[in-house]
Amino acid sequence: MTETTMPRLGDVAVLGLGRTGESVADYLLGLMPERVSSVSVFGGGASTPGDKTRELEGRGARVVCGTDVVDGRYDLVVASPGIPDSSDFFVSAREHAAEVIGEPELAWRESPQRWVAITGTNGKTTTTSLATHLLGAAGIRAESVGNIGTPPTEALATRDAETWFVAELSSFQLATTRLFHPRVAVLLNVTPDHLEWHHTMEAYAAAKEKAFANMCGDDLAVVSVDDEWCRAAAERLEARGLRVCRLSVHDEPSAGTAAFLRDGMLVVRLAGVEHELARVTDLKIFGLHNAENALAAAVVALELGASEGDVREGLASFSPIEHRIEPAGEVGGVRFVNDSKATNTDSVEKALTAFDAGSIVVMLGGHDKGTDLASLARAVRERCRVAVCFGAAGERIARALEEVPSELVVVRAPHLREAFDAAVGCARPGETVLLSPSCSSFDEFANMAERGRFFKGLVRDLSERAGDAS
Ligand code: UMA
Repeated sequence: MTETTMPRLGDVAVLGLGRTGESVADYLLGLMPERVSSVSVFGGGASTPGDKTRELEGRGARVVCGTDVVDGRYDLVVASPGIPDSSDFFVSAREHAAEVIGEPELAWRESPQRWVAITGTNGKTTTTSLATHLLGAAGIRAESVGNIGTPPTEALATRDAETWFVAELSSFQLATTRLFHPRVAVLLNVTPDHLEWHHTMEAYAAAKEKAFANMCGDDLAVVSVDDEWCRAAAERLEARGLRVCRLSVHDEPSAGTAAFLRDGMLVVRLAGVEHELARVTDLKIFGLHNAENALAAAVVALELGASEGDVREGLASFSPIEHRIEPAGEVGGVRFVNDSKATNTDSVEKALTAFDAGSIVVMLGGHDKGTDLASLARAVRERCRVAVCFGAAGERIARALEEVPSELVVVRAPHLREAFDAAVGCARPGETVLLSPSCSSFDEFANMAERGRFFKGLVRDLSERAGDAS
C-alpha cells in the first residue's frame, strides 16, 4: 500500500505516556492532517505534565494528564500494553471509541509485509535477538522490535520494504491485536505469569495464541510441544490446517516439520529435509531452554531463506544478552551471573539447569507478585547449595524454601546490596553466584535492567577490592 492509498485514521486517541504512547503519538502526528484529523493523548491517572507533554502539545496534540477517564469521541484508540483491558482506563476508552487496538496492531496495519512474531512466557527476547542475528548473518535485513524495547511504530520511520520486523510480543501486546498477521509466529512456552493483567491462565494463554489467529496458507507456526498449554495450541493450529513446526528439547517429534535435539545436536527438519546445525555445547548461551530458543530462531531463519551454513555460523557467534544468564565476572574463583530478567519462577527454574547442581548460590527476591512458590522451592532445594532471599518477597520465599527440610542453606537479607554481600560470604571457589530473582524489581529499582546493572556494579566493586581481573 502506498501512502496515498492508506486509509484515513480520523480522530485518534493514545492511552499511556511511556515508551509506547510517545512513539504512537509521534507517529500519528506525522500523519496529520492527511490521514489523521486529531491526536489526543491520555497519560493516565499517575501522569503529570512535563517537557514531554509540552512537546507533544507544541506539535498539535491534545494531552490529558492525571485521570483514567477518557472524554471525547474517537475513530481509533491505541492503548499501551501495560494498561489491562479490564482496567477503568481501558474500559473508559472503549466507551468513547469505534475501535481500541494495541500498538503492534497499528504498526502492522501501517506496514503489513514481512513480520515475524515471537511470544512465550520466557525466552522471547533471546529468540528474537537470535533470529534477527541469524537473518543478518545470512544477509537478510531484519530488525528486532516490540517488547524487546523498540516500539514497532518507532521503527516504521526507517523501515524499508526489504526489512523483516522480528517482533517480540508480550501477551499484553497480543491481547489487543485483531487483524495482525505475521508470516511466521513462534510460541515458546506458556507458564503462569502476568495474572494480575489477564486474571486467568486461560485468558493469558489465549492472548499468546492470538499471534496465529490470522495465519493461513504458506505461513509457518513454530510451537513448542514441551508444555501442555503449547501442545494444545499446536493441535488446534494443525486442526485449522496450518503448517506447524513442532519444537521440543525432550523428544524427537515424528512430524515432517520439527525442531529438536538428537544426541546433543540441534536439528531442524523442514518439509522432511533435515538440517544438523550445531552441538548444544557449542552455543555461548547456556541451558536447555536456550537450546530451545536457538532451535526456534534457527527455524525462523531457515524458513525465511537463510542457508544451513549461515545459520551454523550465526549460532556459533551469538553471545548472551544483557540480564539473561549474563556472565558478570569471576572473583576469587567464584563466577557471578546476572539473570535479572528472570522475573518469574519458571525462568529461574530454567536458569538453574544451566549450572552444575550443588554449586549454585542463588539470589531470590524483589517485588512480591504473589506467585505460587512450590515448584520453585523444589527446584532450588534440588540444585542450589545456598539461597539468599531479599526484598519485599524475601521472607515469603525463605519460608517456602524451609517448608521441607533439606541441605539447602537459606539466608535472609533486607535488600539486594546486603544479599550480594551474604552471597559472596557463602560462595566457595568453583561455585556460581546467580542473581535470578523470580520477582520483578519494583520494590527497589525502576526496572529489571537497573537491578541487573546494580548487581554488575557490585561485582565490579568486589573485583576491584580483590584486585582480581573480572
Ligand atoms: N499506564 C497507565 N495505567 C496503567 C499502566 C500504564 O496509565 O495501568 C500508562 C502510564 O502513562 C505509563 C504508561 O502507560 O507511563 C506506560 O506504558 P506501558 O506500561 O505500556 O509501558 P511502555 O513504556 O509503553 O513500555 C511497553 C512495554 N511495557 C509493558 O508492557 C509493561 C515494554 O516492555 C516494551 O519494551 C515497550 O512497550 C515497547 O514495546 C517491558 C515489559 O516489562 C520491557 N514488558 C513485560 C514483560 O516483558 O514481562 C510484558
